[in-house]
Amino acid sequence: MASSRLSITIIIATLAAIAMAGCARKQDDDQRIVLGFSQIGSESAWRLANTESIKSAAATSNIDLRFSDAQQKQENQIAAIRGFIADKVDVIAFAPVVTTGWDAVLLEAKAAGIPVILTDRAVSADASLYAGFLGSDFVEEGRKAARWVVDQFPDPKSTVNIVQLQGTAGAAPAQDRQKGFEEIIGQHAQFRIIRSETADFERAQGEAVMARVLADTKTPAGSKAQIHVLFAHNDDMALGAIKAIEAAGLRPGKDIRIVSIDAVRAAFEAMIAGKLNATVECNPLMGPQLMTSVTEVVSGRPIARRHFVDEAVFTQDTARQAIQTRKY
Ligand code: GYE
Repeated sequence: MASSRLSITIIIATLAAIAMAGCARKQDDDQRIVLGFSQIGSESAWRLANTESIKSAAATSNIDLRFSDAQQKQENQIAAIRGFIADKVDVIAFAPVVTTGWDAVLLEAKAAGIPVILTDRAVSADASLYAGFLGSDFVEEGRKAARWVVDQFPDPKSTVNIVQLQGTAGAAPAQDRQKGFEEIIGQHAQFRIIRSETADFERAQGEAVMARVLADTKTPAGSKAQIHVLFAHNDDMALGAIKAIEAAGLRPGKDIRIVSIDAVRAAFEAMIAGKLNATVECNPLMGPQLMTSVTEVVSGRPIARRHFVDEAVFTQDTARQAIQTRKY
């Protein structure tokens, strides 16, 4: 009798403990920070690495991530942000596809009391409309690419014709990389940027646009112009262009020297194959820093207005060594 009373007591105690544990878990879930993140799309290997970094950092930080892919369209991003506001998420972060056109939706987030963190690309909007920016210094990346080009062609008397493949029109990395590149190139008389065309940061467009450029680039006198250098605003466009250059019977990396930006794995492989000459690093692994910033804004602490990451330049000489530790 005593022993059955004891076992009933144990069962009741166990059930109570399970119920309490359930409650505690529920409370933990309720207290998790909810982060709405609007990603640009999946246009490049850089972007895939960026998405993966954000998703895995949210999981390890126990942050409830609501992730939305805008497929490179601003209207999809605005709709996603409005959805996050309606759902009353704790924080909104997004990588703005272009720099302009965000004021209205940023004001709506502010009116709802939801802090916004910009990642990767900057906007031209009043600084009071967002908590801070986390990403790269794209102007400096453009300068680094230009300095590499300048080092390759030191003779001030032989003209160097450059073709530029630009990223998405109106996007911060396209505008800023062009600005930094032209700033340095403009200081040396032998360089001429003979064509600048957008290929939307995509490999297939890089190939198509480069094929067209190779077919119809003329000198002012009307004869076919020789292209000495290709500067692509990202690796994927350079990798597409390499295919077009080969299809035109030229040797990428030799007949046309190529420098791009991002430093994704495929760029290292192309450098090892001798087809790409150099790539400037743009670091997509911003997930852990973003989760730290998210936690800080939720607890009311200010975050840096601009948080830049360190980046390097890789060439064919350093590619073999550097690819060993590459994560993307
Ligand atoms: O360079 C490109 C991607 O915004 C820095 O976007 C990013 C750029 C990156 O599509 O590959």
